Amino acid sequence: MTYFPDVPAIKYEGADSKNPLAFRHYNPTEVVDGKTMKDHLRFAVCWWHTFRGTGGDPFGPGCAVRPWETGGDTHAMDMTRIDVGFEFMSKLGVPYYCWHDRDISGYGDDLRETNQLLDKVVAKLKVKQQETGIQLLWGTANLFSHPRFVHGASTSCNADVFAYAAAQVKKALECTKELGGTNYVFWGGREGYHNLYNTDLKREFDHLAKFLHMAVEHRNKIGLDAQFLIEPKPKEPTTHQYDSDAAACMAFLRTYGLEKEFKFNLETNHATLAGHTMFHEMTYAASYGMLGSIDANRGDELIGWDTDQFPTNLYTTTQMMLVILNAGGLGRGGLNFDAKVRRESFEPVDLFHAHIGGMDAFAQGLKIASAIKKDGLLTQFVKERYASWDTGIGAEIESGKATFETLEAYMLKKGDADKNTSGRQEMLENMVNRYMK
Ligand code: XLS
Ligand code: NI
Ligand code: NI
Repeated sequence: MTYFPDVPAIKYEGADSKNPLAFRHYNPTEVVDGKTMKDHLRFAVCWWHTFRGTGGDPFGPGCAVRPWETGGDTHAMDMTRIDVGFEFMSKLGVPYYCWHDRDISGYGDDLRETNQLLDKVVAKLKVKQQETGIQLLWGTANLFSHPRFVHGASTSCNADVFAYAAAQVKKALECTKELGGTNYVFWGGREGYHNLYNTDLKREFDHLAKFLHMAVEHRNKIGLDAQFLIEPKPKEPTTHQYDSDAAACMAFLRTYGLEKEFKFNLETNHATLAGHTMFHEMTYAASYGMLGSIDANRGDELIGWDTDQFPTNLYTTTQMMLVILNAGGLGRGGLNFDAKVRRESFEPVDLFHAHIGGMDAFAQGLKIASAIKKDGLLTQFVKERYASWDTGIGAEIESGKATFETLEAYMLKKGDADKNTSGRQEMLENMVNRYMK
């Protein structure tokens, strides 16, 4: 049985290939900067967009053609979709995947039955993982779709909803363990608010922290060897999402003593919604040793919401790979395509085109970033720009020897600061363009 009869296994054919169902840059075994592309990039397919996306939008229902979606018994469909998913990922040659509990398995009549259905799905996923060698990058719980989460999950005004969410995350952690997942993600969902007239902000933050502490406790209790990741996003669905960007999350984690237990899962479209570039968010996270994993996608420059498009912008992928290379790699994280095909791209083969383009954009970005890193011109420029800190008064300040008094004495004697040098932004942008090929 095949679900994609017209699509062969996707092969690397080199930059000159005109075959749209081939990689032009992603060559998994090719070594770049001392490591294979496969090990650098650690691509993952996400279950929710790729296998559950229908193309629905606020103006019309889904119109995606998915011949295997026959309707009827939802659990039977969940089981069939596993075969679809693993055929797709095998043909694409992607080593990892990610899920929410409710994308892989639907609802039973109550929590107990819902969990029993999930157990059956997880058992089949485990067999498929063993058969194909595809691994779980991360699991997470959907704490935002069901009406019970209308006011949030751990930040709900309803304590019972907090308890339900805790039970759901407990189960999702256990399933992640069963499938050998190496990370577990907490994206805020509806943790945030629309209006402060009805919201006790401080109490909600306290509850969110309590929830995460309990999650850490349970992870340790069951011996789940997974890195916990917070995924920042500033708005959507709520106007003010609590985990708005990496800096806000850092402040939150530190305030509540959680900073050693978490890293970040950064998403390109969330960075831009926050008014940042992904380059900024990743550099910030890497600076504090908090770069965990990536949700790879992009927004639309002209649209103000989370469009979750597939990443194709080489400047962005190059900048991202530059941060990753300089940070020494993604560690146990990966590049998860949290991205969906456009509603107009409704055929199954479009799922392949989308992922091939994203994988190639990162592979090319990796090669470009590696060339930039190897030449060292950017690093050298930055080093020289800060040279005044390496000796003299700069070194005194950095080592903590200086005070306002010694600095005043220094400047009174000197009379004025040394002249500034140019930032040379345009020269550097031109220089980066030389590598863009
Ligand atoms: C939504 C988020 C979501 C997380 C997982 O905007 O990106 O898909 O990655 O809950
Ligand atoms: Ni995401
Ligand atoms: Ni998103």
